[in-house]
Amino acid sequence: MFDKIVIANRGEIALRVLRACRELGVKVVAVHSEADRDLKHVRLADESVCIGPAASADSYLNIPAIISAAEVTDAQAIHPGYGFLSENADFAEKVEQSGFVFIGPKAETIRMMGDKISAKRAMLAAGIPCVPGNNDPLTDDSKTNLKLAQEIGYPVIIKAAGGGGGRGMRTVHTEAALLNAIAMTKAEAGSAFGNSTVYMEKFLEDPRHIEFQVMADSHGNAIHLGERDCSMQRRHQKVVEEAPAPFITEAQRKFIGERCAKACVDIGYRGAGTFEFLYEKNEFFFIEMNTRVQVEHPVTEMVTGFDIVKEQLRIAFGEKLSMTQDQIKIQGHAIECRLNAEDPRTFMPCPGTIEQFHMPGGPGIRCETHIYNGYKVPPYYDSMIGKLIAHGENRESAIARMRTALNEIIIDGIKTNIPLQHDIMMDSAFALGGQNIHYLEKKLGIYK
Ligand code: MV4
Repeated sequence: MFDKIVIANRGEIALRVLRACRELGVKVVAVHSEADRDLKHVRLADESVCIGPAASADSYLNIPAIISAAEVTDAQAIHPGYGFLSENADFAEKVEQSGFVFIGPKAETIRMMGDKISAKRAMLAAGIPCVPGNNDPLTDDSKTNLKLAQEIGYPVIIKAAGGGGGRGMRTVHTEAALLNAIAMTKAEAGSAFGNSTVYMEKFLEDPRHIEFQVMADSHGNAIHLGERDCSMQRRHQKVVEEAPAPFITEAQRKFIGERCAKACVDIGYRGAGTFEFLYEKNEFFFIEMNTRVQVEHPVTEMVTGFDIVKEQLRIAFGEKLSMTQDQIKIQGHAIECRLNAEDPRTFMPCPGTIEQFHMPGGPGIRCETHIYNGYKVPPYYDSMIGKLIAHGENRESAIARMRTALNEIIIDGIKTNIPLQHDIMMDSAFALGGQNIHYLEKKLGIYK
């Protein structure tokens, strides 16, 4: 195993990676901004290096500073976590060119998945069902574009090839609106992503967001760990995630999961990955692939008993997958509530000092957070301060345990979204399961 790695991230995920390193006997270098000297994982790390000022652009996105930190501490690999540089192909490339291991896929794979058109093409070739669309860059030819939309059938959606995660897309309901929508999306994509390439898809009106977790090694082996339902979201920010996805049958899981694993082998995928699908009327449609460990990975860990982060480290070191597909069994149900330092009504970020923190516990409860009594939540970064995960023998029991944990947890001194999470756990439609991506926004009354 590696002797020492750099964790190029902050907050709860940096702590999660540190814990995996501890289990594997790997020493940890924490790199942090000037605002993050008091982070829990920085205190626990074997070594720490300040890589720049508070602003992410000057620290957690500062590629030369992070690579220098690996050099001066004589580390062997870099774990990017999620967000920040985790899906930056140029970073992965520079890490490897500097003689370190990037704990993730090859740079070329990240690049291919970053271009949503090339990602879709690769998946179609691997036999993954995709949303109907042209899967080619749209040209400036109006006649061709009008004909294309007519063939696909309205409503259609115009998406930026360089977008993803809800950025750079526009829905079109009528022929009259098409050409302007294409021009607008192209212009926005050009300035936002430096790439004005756009493509067209059938717009699915009421889908669920269901994603499959995969792990692949560098020896041509790949497995899937089942799916998660991430439909409870607000403005493209997930709020609650769960595994398995309600009402998805074992046959569907096997069918889509095995295709995802095979696709990993086909494209030479390495490490942890997620295939994102829209699910509507009993059909799965691939939209994007995420080439990092995700915020919601714990729900999959809870129902499979598989440690995704430890496996990332083993795979990066060159080991073979520690489990075969037939050893993966989905046991019970897990739900994750994201905990944000924000106003539960206005959703405005609320940084400040944690005056009192009590961690909930009991059977099936897992709390992933870096906060502690007296910790100051800085205003410079994402407002997520932790995650509460509840596992139970079935969905009802997971919800019951989550309610108990939300009652038990105390985070005083700052506003949090705990009241919102409580409300969701008491919601009768959520209790039924299988709500679509618009449910939460409708419930909150902000649905356009
Ligand atoms: C779509 C769609 C409907 N039809 N594509 C938003 C995030 C990005 N990953 C893709 N997104 C969508 N793509 C087609 N063809 C609806 C969404 C979408 C969405 C998807 C997943 C979770 C939440 C969402 C919220 C609004 C729109």
